[in-house]
Amino acid sequence: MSQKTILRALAGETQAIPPVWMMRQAGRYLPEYRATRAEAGDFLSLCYNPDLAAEVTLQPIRRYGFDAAILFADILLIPQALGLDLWFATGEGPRLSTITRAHEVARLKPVEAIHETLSPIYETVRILSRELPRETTLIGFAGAPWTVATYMIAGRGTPDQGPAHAFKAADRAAFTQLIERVTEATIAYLSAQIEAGAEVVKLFDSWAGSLQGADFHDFALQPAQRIIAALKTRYPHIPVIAFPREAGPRYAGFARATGADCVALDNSVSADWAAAEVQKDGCVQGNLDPKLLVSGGAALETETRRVVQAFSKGPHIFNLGHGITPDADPENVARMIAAIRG
Ligand code: 1CP
Repeated sequence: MSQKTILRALAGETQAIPPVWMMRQAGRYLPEYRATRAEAGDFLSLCYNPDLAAEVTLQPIRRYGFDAAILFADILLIPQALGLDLWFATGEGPRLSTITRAHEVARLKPVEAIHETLSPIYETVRILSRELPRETTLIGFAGAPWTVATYMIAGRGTPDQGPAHAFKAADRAAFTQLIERVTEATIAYLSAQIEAGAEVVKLFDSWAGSLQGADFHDFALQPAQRIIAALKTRYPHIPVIAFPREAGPRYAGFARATGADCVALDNSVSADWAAAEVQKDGCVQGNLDPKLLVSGGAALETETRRVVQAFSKGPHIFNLGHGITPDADPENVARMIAAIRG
């Protein structure tokens, strides 16, 4: 059995004190992150600079001693590696060239070509696997195909994923081809991260909740299942965390259906419900409302303890229900960790 607490939880062990890390733990709420991003010039230059990307990955580990580090990169690098233009408009978030017709899907670069763009990311992973403390687990990641496709179709983040739903309705065959291309690219990308030293990988399906009925099965569950099956064939010992955000009742059974070792929960589901219906199949992660790290106070400690308590009878990794926001107080993160570790 590994000494690493995260790997033990992912192997199904119940621990008296759950290991902890945070989504977006390297981010704008930290002054040292803002300084390194300024040094890099902009967000994408930071992602593609292995030394600086490793540096920002390590910052929250040094400051807080989290049990896991998550590779610093972004889910939108895959669309760029497949040939779309990607840029970050200051203060507005990501922008991409869009895909709206079948022939544009056919024009994407072949999967083998992605490594040309993504090789600096693998170098970041190699640096981290040398430099992380020996008790810290290194998590690699990618966006899940549906979530990545929503950005490829709309060219930006959208509140309801309307353009992607419209494309799916207008040309389901072309849409399915896009999902398949992203699925194949994701398998290649995560495999390369594992080869470089990632010990766990996580699939972020941030917009899974907007898929209804059979679409949830076809475009959230099935691609995750395919990606996990391919990774497990090549790397049977590498655990996979799936995050079908806002899946609601469909969180139940998701791990069994996809082969994921752990399901990450957003903060819209009840912890007691998830302990009964999701944790029965294995490790769970998440659920604390990230707003509590902005507001702090007694509620932060009470809610942190409530999440720890709710999941205390099974394998659990403490985390937030979504990424920490730039307006969070770094002191509140320390208070949250103190409440977990007692
Ligand atoms: O200004 C900045 O410094 C950029 C902010 C930022 C950061 C810190 C972006 C832009 N991406 C990231 C890093 C990032 N993104 C990580 C690194 C590791 C960590 O968690 O610490 C990860 C795992 C992601 C994943 C990601 N990117 C997701 C999935 C998780 C989620 O938050 O739902 C999504 C949807 C993105 C797209 C993206 N990248 C950045 C922004 C602002 C967005 C959202 C855009 C939108 O929907 O409008």
